[in-house]
Amino acid sequence: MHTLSNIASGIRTLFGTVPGMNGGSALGDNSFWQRKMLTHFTRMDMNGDNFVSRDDFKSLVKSLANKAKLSDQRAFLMQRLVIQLWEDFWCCGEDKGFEYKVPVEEFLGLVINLLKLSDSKALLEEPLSLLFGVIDLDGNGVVNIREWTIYNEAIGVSENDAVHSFEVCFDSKTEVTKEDFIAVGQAFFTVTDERHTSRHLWGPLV
Ligand SMILES: [Ca+2]
Ligand SMILES: [Ca+2]
Repeated sequence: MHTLSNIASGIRTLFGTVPGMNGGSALGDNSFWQRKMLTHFTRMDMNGDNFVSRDDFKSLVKSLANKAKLSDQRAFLMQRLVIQLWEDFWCCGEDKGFEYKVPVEEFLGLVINLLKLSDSKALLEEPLSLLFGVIDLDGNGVVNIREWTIYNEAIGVSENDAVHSFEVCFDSKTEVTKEDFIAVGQAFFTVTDERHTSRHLWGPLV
């Protein structure tokens, strides 16, 4: 099991500290921000082996296809989205091979490095847009509470927690657009204020 303190020391060793958005403090030293990243990582680690791999993404689509009774065609399209998400974002566009597994320290380093870049918010748009395409199960361009709940249950978040995150993150809207989702997703990855509602995006923090 990962603990925040050993992840933090691993990140400092690997990547040094990063000027953050919170009065110049470092993200690598910000335990709230680390908890958020660890939460996202944990939700993507479908088989719970403490790594995120291509198999986790394939399992995610399989689970969604079963829960939402998706057509083969829709499941195939979603498979393409998650593979793109895996290759472009989690592997930074490098061919690391089918068996590659991302440990949590590497994931946090990846996000820290991305946030150092001046166009980091724009760079976060692509993976968030791909993820939205997976959550939008019927592909109609908006996510409703049913789709949100099915997705959350697939990643291990309860129905109650999913209903809560949908309400607080998206201002009690009944349908969430890609733009809404990207804005909250960008806040999840960048904001260090613990009061910001985007903290709930992937369910309760681990
Ligand atoms: Ca895994
Ligand atoms: Ca939809």
